[in-house]
Amino acid sequence: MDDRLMNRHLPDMLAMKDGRRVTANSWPERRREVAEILCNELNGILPDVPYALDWNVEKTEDHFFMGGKGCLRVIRLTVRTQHGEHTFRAYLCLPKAVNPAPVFVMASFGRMMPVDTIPVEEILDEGFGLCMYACPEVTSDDGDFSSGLAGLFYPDGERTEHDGGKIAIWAWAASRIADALLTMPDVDPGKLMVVGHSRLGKTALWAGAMDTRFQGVVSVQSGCAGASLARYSAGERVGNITGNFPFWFAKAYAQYTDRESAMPFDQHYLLALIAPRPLYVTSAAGDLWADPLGEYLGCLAVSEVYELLGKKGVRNEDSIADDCVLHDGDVGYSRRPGNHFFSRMDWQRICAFMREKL
Ligand code: GTR
Repeated sequence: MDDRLMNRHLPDMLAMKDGRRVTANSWPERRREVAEILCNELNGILPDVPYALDWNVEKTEDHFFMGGKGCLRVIRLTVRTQHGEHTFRAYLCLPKAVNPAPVFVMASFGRMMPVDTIPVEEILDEGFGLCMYACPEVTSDDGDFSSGLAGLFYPDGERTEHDGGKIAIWAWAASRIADALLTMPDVDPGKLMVVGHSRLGKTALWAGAMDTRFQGVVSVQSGCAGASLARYSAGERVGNITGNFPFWFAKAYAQYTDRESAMPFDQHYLLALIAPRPLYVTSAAGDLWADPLGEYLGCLAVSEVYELLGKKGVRNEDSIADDCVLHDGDVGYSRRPGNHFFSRMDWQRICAFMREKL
């Protein structure tokens, strides 16, 4: 094992709870154990509330969207449970030149379709579709568990130790969007992906971990509780994130404040739930809070699972330049100069990687 991983004293992902060594054949069994650990200790489990999903296309723009190169569909999704109903929208942008199209599902921060910060035209030109939804429309980014979809899971607005937090709810919404997209003939079901930046990068990883219909998963500067290893992190630590944003996670996660070494997992467990599907992790060199080295080492640590499953891990590099692209494996990694931001350069690299791997 690489010294940098040895020195972090990571828990062994390839040992079953009962001590047996994991093989390719027994990986599905180990995968269930890993998922259970992360459900209990990191993002939490959503209560099993029976629901019905309805969706319809509220608006279609077929002729003029992006100068006629693409089409836009505004989809209204309504979730109904015994506790009430909640509606949120998804904005599907599809390229006309590729049909069926590979599509990225992406949660965004704002309430509107963020065409001002997301290079939609370039993404369509690359031959990809993009389906954005606004996380505040799903449920507010705060401790209010009666807001939006959260209120359907927690009718009294309260949750217990291992109940799912806001990341689990935003990720669940991505899966409901997948339900709708996978009925559309112009969406390629073998090339549905999930992507997100920062807290929504953590969300994308969780969506991909919980829902294997996402064939490719992309984390952009997801950092702590995302792709970055928690043990010996040089950036944000469990205590910082659970102090500021306790509502993103299961309450249980906060018990690891200043006790990362006691965690029965590290973030490579989260990445392992995505194996053997293509996984892409990208960092910004100046985004020290997200710990770019920890993100790369997360990729290196998960590579043993990809290799066990007959895939290729990330390339092992002694040092990572500020501008660096490692696309040879099924776990891809890149780093670009600059700060915490979902840049056009990130999109170019993501598209190049997914085009090659899917
Ligand atoms: C920060 C948080 C990070 C990251 C970021 C974001 O304040 O500490 O983990 O998620 O917010 O989502 O913008």
